[in-house]
Amino acid sequence: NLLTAYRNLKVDTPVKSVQLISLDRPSALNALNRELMGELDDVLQKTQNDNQIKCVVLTGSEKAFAAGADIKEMKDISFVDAYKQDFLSSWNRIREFRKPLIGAVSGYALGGGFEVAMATDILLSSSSAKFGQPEINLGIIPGGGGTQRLIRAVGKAKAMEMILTGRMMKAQEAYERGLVSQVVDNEQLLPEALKVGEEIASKSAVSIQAAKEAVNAAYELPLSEGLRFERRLFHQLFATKDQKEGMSAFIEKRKANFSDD
Ligand code: CO8
Repeated sequence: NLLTAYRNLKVDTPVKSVQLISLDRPSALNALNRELMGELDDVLQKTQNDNQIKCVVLTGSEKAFAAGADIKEMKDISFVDAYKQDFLSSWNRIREFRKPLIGAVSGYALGGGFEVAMATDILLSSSSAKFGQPEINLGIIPGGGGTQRLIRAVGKAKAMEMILTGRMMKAQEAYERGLVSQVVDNEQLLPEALKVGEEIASKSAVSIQAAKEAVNAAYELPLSEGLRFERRLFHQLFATKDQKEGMSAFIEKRKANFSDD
């Protein structure tokens, strides 16, 4: 049941087929502690298997998307503990979620919060958003992909500047550098993110999943392998009912009625 009571998340379906997950730990600016990340993992797994949901919007509060991993929880951890438990490795599971994940950031997206935002597929931001990797101020470095994903998004010089100085980047700059797809006013953030979600949800679930898989492969594979992977997925889609429906609808000048099959 998706309405499981979570202590650090609110889960809702405000628009048909689009699930809204709101990080809700206001006392710590949505700092990502173990409990919260466990709940996020749980809800994403359930959503993965819920055929009614085709797309997810992940947001925080107006003041903070998330101010990073929970520093109070991390402070006393030892190297051996971190190493033996492979500390925070479970965060990678966000990348295993196969439906489109839209991030909607207002306020602070820092450290692990920024890394979670960068792990979403489409990132929208309100004009108040501030992105940063302040780990250097704590005597550590980013550990959730910050040094790897940020450089791909904004290039080496800017990524180095942010990671070495801890300086934050504002919404407009994040937009100009292609990190976020849109900057909107605070009150427009959720409506706009849900609108994007609704538009995606009107397509075939099979082609949505294939499109996400193919785009993400571009980050992992050399070009020749990426092109081959894309073509294989492209060919496979001709085995779906939705391909026949989509093309028939075009020719018959009507709206496609996808069955996600
Ligand atoms: N962890 C724990 N508590 C936090 C965190 C945090 N990251 N951020 C804020 N809080 C708490 C504060 O301690 C405070 O609690 P209390 O009222 O009990 O003192 C409450 O939230 C409100 O915060 P502030 O009073 O500081 O609010 P301000 O508006 O003054 O400042 C800031 C907002 C600038 C966002 C400030 O809170 C801040 O600098 N926070 C820390 C940001 C940071 O350093 N983040 C990086 C953390 S390290 C990390 O994320 C490593 C990720 C590794 C991921 C690995 C994945 C595999």
